[in-house]
Amino acid sequence: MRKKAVVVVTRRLPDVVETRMRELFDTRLNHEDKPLGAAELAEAVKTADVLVPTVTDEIDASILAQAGPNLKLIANFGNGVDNIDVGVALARGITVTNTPGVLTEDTADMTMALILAVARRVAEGARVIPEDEWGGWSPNWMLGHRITGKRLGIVGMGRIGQALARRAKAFGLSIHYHNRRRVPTRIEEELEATYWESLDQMLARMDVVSVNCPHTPATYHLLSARRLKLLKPTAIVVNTARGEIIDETALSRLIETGAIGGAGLDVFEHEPAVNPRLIKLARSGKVVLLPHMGSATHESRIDMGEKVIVNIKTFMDGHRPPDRVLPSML
Ligand code: 8YV
Repeated sequence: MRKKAVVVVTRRLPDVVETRMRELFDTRLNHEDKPLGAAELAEAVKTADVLVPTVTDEIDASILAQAGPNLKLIANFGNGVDNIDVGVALARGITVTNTPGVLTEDTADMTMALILAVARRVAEGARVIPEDEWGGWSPNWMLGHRITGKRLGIVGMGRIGQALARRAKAFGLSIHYHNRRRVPTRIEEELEATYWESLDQMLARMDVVSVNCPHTPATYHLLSARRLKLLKPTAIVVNTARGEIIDETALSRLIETGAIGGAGLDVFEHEPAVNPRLIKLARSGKVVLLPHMGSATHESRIDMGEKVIVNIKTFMDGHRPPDRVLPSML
């Protein structure tokens, strides 16, 4: 009988996923479910045939330099692969896979939730009654802004951007987008989406801007201080992609001074640390902060695990895994 592949999983996954992985592979779990340190990651890549990391693992060139000869696949539990130096992995003959498609709808839901939360002051309002601060209804109290009829600019019109556009359209927002490539006409027509070749020009005209592109060297601080300054003073910025795509310090400063209306953020530049200025703004109500919950549903996490299993099994059976990360995606 063929020896089972040694699969090192860096975090605890849903029970059904772990059970299936144990049946199929020689699965080594991190029972403590704490992010692995550099030494533990180095040990993992030395012993594994397959590594299953998550967003909390930094698989950089120095970790990959310590990989043993058996490591042939990194099956990321997650869509974004910015935690992995994919270029170095591929150069070492290591295949990298991710989990696209299965977390699209849940992440788009959370993006919509953030848009509504910021515009309609949901997080602020939800604190009032538990903190016993409600003096009763009043005509001018807790007023937010209507989203119907406003303009949403989506930065990155991939799966999640399109799923957000469908939702936002149903809420009566008009859809605008900027993307490396224009999406096919039938999608533009379905979403009634306007394409902006110039990100700068789009930003200047939007009421809500949502970041839905991957974090790559090209998108690091794509929303730079200069670009953020182009936004309208009433604009809301939402990010469920990666913190690094927005210059958080500039965003905080511009919200503090009233140059931007507010923000809803699910991701941060230095997770799990969060810029204290953003925390202060969250207390004042202009900003809503969530702890990286975009795909945090039972369903998404199980489906992500199943994708990881299919990728590993297909690879181990000698075939091309369905969710290979290609250099052109970076
Ligand atoms: C996960 C995500 O929470 O898939 C992604 O890129 O950001 C989230 O769905 C996390 O990355 C899992 O590793």
